[in-house]
Amino acid sequence: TSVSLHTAVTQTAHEIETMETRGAAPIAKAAATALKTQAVEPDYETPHSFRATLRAAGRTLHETRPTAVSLPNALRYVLRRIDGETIPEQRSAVAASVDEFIMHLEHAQEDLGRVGANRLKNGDTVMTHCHSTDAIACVETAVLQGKEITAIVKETRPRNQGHITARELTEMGVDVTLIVDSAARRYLNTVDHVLVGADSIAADGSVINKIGTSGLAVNARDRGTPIMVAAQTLKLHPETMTGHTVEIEQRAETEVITEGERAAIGDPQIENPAFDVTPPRYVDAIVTERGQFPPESIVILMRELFGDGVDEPWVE
Ligand code: RUB
Repeated sequence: TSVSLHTAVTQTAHEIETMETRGAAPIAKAAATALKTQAVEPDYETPHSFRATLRAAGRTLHETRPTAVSLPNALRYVLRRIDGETIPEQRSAVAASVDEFIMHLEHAQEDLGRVGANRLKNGDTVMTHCHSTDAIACVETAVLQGKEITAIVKETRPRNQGHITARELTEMGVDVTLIVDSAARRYLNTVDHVLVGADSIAADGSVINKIGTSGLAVNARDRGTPIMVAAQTLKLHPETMTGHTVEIEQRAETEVITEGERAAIGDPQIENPAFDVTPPRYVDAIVTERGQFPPESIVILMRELFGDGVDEPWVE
């Protein structure tokens, strides 16, 4: 009984899948916005078909990328709030909850930035991996406070999201040096903080982030460099409280090497996992909008925010 999906939903799902929209927080915002468009635009015949269509939109968005928990957390936030007996009531409930969700998200990033900036002193150097809007918010706040910050930016193969970080940090007046990923350890003794984001945080305090984060954290620990993870509470993965593990996305082989280059070197097998897991013992602090936490105590915040159970409101 569901109405066909609005192009805003299929287009957003496509953009998330192809990574035109990427980073955990931007994905959550785009998905919520798509649900709002789906709620507002087409004609629905019954309140039942309204709910069914919104759930179907949720499923389409949910299927795009498996690792960033901000996506199901965003869908859950909106789909749980389809209140009302009539279509206009339901419609405005969805629109209001999407606006509220996005407002929370933006405030959360600002608040998190202030907490993270407290860790950064004038003259500090940070090493970054990938591109995280939460991590950037910490540096931006520090810079706005008048602190001089230097950054060593890892390019982050295979997709080089480090280039986005380099551009954004340069624009805010940070002195940026770009390095290849394998040069990271050599620069760690000149660095005051490793600063990364997260796609998901598990109940035991493990951090799931762009592939290479765990190796960087182990090297940083060996060098005595503190590792800070900037992650809004939207990144907390509630299913891990009940024993589920976080799925690691495998991406296309062609991101690693072109077909021609591959053939020329004897056609080896290619693996391209997009994320990895950094155990809590390699993380010094998780910086959230609710303050800074040692990874081992993040589960307390998780229970407070999610209770014991999580539903999947996009499932039929
Ligand atoms: C992005 C990545 C980022 C987190 C956090 O991976 O690993 O560190 O998503 O980003 P991809 P944010 O490029 O594969 O999406 O802080 O912006 O949510």
